[in-house]
Amino acid sequence: MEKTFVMIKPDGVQRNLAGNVISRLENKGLKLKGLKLMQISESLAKTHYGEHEGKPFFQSLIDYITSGPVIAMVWEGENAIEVTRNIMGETDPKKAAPGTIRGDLALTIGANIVHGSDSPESAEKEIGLFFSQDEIIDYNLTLESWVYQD
Ligand code: IDP
Ligand code: MG
Repeated sequence: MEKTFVMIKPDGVQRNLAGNVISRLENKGLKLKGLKLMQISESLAKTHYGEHEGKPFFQSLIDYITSGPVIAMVWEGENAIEVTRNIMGETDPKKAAPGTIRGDLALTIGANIVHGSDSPESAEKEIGLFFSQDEIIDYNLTLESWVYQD
């Protein structure tokens, strides 16, 4: 089953939106596999956002993501990466559709509440950056047979 890395960014934590974000992923039928509150170091931030190095917003992105604790998570489910990106909405909250996390809860691109991996390659890389193997828990959810009909 596909796994994705999701992070509630410092603005999401400070605005008490963690429960709201987690509820949306739980309600969709995704399974929580790992979770921790953590303060991101400058070097982890730069590695995580390495693809954006050199862009005009890079340093402000690093300052933002290291400005307070984040909640790092691993979620699992069928097409978890695409499904989570759809629940998050577009990067720029003013373009994000109502009903999405960013469309409902954020106003500006510089404070858009949540991160989610954008491909299987980035999910694998990001999960490995933030979690050790023993922090990712395998377990059965009794409601799974109601989420998946096969
Ligand atoms: P994503 O978070 O939807 O995957 P990316 O393009 O990967 O979007 O950008 C990573 C993060 O960098 C965004 O979520 C946002 O926090 C920040 N960011 C992206 N573009 C801009 C910008 O033009 N100005 C300020 N911050 C930006
Ligand atoms: Mg991205």
